[in-house]
Amino acid sequence: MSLRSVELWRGEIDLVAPFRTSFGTESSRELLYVRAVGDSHSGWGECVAMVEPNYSSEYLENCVQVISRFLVPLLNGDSSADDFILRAAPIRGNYMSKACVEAALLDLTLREQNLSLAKFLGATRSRVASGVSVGIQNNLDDLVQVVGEYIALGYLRVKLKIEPDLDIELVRTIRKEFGDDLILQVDANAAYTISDANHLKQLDAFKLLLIEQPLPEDDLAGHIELSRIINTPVCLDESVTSLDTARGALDLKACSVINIKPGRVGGYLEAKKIHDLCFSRGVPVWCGGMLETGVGRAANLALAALPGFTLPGDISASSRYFTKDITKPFILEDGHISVPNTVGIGVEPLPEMLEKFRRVAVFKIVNS
Ligand code: OSB
Ligand code: MG
Repeated sequence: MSLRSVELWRGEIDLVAPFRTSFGTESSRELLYVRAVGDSHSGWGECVAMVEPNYSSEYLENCVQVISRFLVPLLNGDSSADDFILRAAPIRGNYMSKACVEAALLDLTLREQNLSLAKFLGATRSRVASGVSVGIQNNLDDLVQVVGEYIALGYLRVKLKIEPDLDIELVRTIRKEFGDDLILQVDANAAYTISDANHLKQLDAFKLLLIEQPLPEDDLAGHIELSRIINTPVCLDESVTSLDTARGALDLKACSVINIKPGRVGGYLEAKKIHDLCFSRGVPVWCGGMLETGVGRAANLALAALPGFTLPGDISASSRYFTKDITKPFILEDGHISVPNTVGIGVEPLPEMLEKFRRVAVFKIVNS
């Protein structure tokens, strides 16, 4: 390992269509990348934080601060991803900032070692089943049309974003239109409270694969109670921020499925630990997404190729998000996306895309 400098890059790209969830609407993706520069290679990490602290308490501007003031100063010329994670342990929370620095270090180190991230993590598949996350639409007709288009493209499962008053009817309509064979799940992004348990129980009629994060992230007791009341499997997203919270949620039966997002749990190393725990217990997991560009998507594909990822994830093709991705585009073939298998994350930002971005900071790394 030969880390010489760390750069922060920022940019923005438009989404092909606005993405509405229970916490807000995004029409473009503001981007932050960390580039770890070595002697003969460099590695890239994408920060998954959004502009506003609505999905979780983290947000992009704060990540810039945390990375610059607290994380980069922990690095020296020999820092590996595991060293970094150990040194960063005293810094509480800030999972997305840590994950982004870790990802850049991993990409750099693995390129130096001529090893792919997929191989390093223990991938057993060369392609990954692809699902699509469908935002809340203006009306049911639009929803039917959008879902129909994704199914026609070959997506293997559909996830509908729901919120109070836009839930039961919406699921009923999609089931009626596309039949019982469609693999269908819903994501509430914490929009309900435990007092909605009987309302949510109506979803049991529609044979959903799961309901993702129905209640606020810190309401573990609520998720335990809800899991007892409804038959639809409860899957946690926002609530799972580490191996420990994953183990706690499973032990207490707050959920029976976990959505693993490396950014949300502080990195790929922690994500792999959560996978390993779930795999050993036979708990199904799937890889979530945060509207990443190709840099983050490439690394997520490597993770999603591990054997415990038995459910299709939210890793869709580049064209589902952007007209032009910042890397070579990931394409959907037969409902699957290929896992990069060259070196590191296997892709890098295209020069013509980087030209539109700004390098906002360069930190020289001193050996110590
Ligand atoms: O809750 O899974 C979520 C996007 C941004 C923030 C949170 C979520 C999502 C998605 C989209 O559902 C997943 C994707 O396709 O990247
Ligand atoms: Mg979610």
